[in-house]
Amino acid sequence: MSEWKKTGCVLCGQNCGLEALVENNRIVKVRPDKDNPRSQGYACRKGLNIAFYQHHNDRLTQPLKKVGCDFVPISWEQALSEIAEKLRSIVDEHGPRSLAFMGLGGLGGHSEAVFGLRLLRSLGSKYYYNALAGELTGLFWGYGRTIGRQYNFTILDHDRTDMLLAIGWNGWMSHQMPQARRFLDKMSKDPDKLLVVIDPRRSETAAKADIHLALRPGTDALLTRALIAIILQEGWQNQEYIDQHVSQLEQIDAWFRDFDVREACRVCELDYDQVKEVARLFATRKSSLHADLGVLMGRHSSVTTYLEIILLAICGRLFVPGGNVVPGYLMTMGAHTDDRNTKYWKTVETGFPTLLGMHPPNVMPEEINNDHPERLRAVLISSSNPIRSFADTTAYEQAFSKLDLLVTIDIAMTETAKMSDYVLPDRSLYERWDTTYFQLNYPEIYCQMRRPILEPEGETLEGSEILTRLADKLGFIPVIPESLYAAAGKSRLEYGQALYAYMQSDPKVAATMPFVVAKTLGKEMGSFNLAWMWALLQTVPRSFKENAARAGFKPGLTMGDDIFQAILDHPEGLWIGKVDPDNNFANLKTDDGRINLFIPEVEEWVKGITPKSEEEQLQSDGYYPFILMAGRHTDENANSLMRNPEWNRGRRACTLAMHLDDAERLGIRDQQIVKVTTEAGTLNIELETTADTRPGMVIIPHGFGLEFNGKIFGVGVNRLTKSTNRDRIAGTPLHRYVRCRVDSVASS
Ligand SMILES: Nc1nc2c(c(=O)[nH]1)N[C@H]1C(S)=C(S)[C@@H](COP(=O)(O)OP(=O)(O)OC[C@H]3O[C@@H](n4cnc5c(=O)[nH]c(N)nc54)[C@H](O)[C@@H]3O)O[C@H]1N2
Ligand SMILES: Nc1nc2c(c(=O)[nH]1)N[C@H]1C(S)=C(S)[C@@H](COP(=O)(O)OP(=O)(O)OC[C@H]3O[C@@H](n4cnc5c(=O)[nH]c(N)nc54)[C@H](O)[C@@H]3O)O[C@H]1N2
Ligand code: SF4
Ligand SMILES: [Mo]
Repeated sequence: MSEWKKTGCVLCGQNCGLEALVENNRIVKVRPDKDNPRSQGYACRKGLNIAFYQHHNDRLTQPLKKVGCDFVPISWEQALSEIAEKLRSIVDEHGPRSLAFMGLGGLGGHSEAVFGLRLLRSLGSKYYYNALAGELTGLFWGYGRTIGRQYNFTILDHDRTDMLLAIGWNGWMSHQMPQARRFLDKMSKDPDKLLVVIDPRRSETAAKADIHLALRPGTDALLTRALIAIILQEGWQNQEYIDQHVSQLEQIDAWFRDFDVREACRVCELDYDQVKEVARLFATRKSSLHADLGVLMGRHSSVTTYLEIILLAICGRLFVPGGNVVPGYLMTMGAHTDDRNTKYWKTVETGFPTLLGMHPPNVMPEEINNDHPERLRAVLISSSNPIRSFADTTAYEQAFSKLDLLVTIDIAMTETAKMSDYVLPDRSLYERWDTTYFQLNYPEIYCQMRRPILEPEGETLEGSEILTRLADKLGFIPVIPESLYAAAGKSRLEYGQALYAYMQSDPKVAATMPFVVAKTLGKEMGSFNLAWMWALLQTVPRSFKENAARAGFKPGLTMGDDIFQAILDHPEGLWIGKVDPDNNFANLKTDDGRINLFIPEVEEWVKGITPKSEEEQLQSDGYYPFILMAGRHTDENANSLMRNPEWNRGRRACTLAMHLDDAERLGIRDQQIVKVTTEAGTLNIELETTADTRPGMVIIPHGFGLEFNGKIFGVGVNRLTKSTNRDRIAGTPLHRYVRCRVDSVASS
């Protein structure tokens, strides 16, 4: 028996719609789904290879406990009782700051997050480490300060923009927006649209650009300061917009008035006239800006983002059609946690703030490996592989071996799982109901609640069920009245009324709502994730209801349930809302209702980014003459999600890319094994000479060095990254600027 089933790709945040042919509980064929309203038949080669994510020998099927050096299978009952007991005793003895959760929701499913965070909170801890705090928290910080809410960061109004300034974003390979290749092709070919790419090398995206500014690596802050300076010096700013929507320009104006733009361009290795032309175009067109890891993981990361917000604001490009806009959400990516507010926890040892509710993975090794009485001692992980994914593998290995308790929930026996005391098997994203809650789209709000298309194998449980059972063991779930269980078996309407009555009867119960819903409606539906989607839709704020009404849902008491039913009726995905494109300014939440341009704490930092000081700091280091781009998004990787290397057979998936001229100068050849050394470590890797990079810059992709069937494929680039090479404010890694040396193996 075989059947085509509607699903979606879980290998990047776009979650393109797919159809999978399922035969004997295996995915045997995959094609893009034309019915998906967001991806409309678009998918890349990764999406067509989801079978390699799903079916492989490293899949976990039972709870495991480490005994000596081995793992032994144990029952769920034993695993969860023992973990609960250990958590309780660690927190009782050392306080809640000794506990952290890491991960919770990857690129394909976010439902477990609410359960994990509830559990963490119930144990009294606020330490939540997430991959987003390894890339985006500097950006969240910048938006929080200037427009009032960290979650109201912007994306480009993709359909309406006529000029895109793409900075450090290789969208052709990494996507990061719906139908990226189709969009970039259109931008490139349409004579009325302009694609400007700022990237040190001729990336696949730069190759499509109308204008490519091939800046020197690490000079984005200097260049952005120069772009703002040109606009203000020439008087090209949008004064009408500034008068209406911007405040504090006078406090930052001096940063740009006497700034030597020509000198800055020279240091950035760019042509002054071309930079000036880009500034003019950006100031005068329906422009938008998308910056990605080239900036977010680059030097001066958070301050570069701040400068980009200033650039957008003075040109009047925030919250306007065709510019940068705040998308709509069913649920925001996190809570606004202003770093100046002392109620939010800083990390104990390194002092980094909570940003959008998160802490940076970069500091976890230091937070474990210290003598502070409140140091981290217990870490729970789900949907993340820090030993491979986060900076400084060696530091992570040392730190994890010092923990009193490490628990990993995953679908595969990963490098992190192997270091854990307990390994708990999750159902995969094709074996459970799940969705991603933050699909950055504009103005429509998209949702696809993916159905299980395969029967789960072994004793796996939905991650949210694992976490609910653990919360139950710890005594965090109140005794639920029989009537609520009974109502769950009747109808959603009756259940809703019973749940409301129960919540009213005891205000404390509200805090445990996800667990209560899971144990009652979740049990009835056979999926805790699905029940949570229903519950969330009953409690959405008014703003979301307005968005849903704009997408055609009838206002009224049953609106939440109607949306839920529509979600069930549309396995291919659907639009569940539409933001008001004429009122994007509603997302501006500062006290004075304007974009606040002055962030006093970084004044000296910004003023210090001068051509002279940058030139000094960028000077080539004799011992480490190359700049390593430690991580790259290609057709052959999907973070660390694809363990079975078979899907890349015949491809050179993990090499060190070096410019032909550099290789010739060093006397090394394509395919030769070379040694790469940084302050963090050394590894040997095959050289690939190419025009893909720029002289002086070398590239290793991330997501490799995974062990599969006893063999290690490619190298784990995080052996070469130091966790202390990070942004001063957000602690995010500076993986796009790692100094290194490259030697021929024979000569070293
Ligand atoms: N194929 C594939 N796609 C993916 C993923 C994957 O693993 N594989 N992962 C997804 C995830 S989680 C993410 S976060 C995204 C990331 O998506 P991107 O940010 O687009 O990924 P990168 O490959 O880092 O590309 C950034 C670009 O920045 C350039 N760059 C390097 N140094 C500098 C610099 O100093 N300044 C500037 N301006 N540019 C610089 C690089 O040359 C590169 O072209 O990709 C997503 N999509
Ligand atoms: N040096 C360097 N390092 C990087 C990067 C870089 O550019 N350079 N990029 C960084 C970026 S942008 C990101 S986003 C991070 C991502 O790093 P991580 O947070 O580690 O995320 P992933 O690699 O996507 O997947 C992590 C784990 O999720 C597991 N998993 C898959 N499906 C499920 C499931 O259904 N349930 C559960 N419980 N687990 C599941 C996988 O087996 C895998 O172990 O990596 C970062 N690491
Ligand atoms: S990897 Fe991303 S772009 Fe490619 S098919 Fe999957 S969701 Fe779509
Ligand atoms: Mo990412």
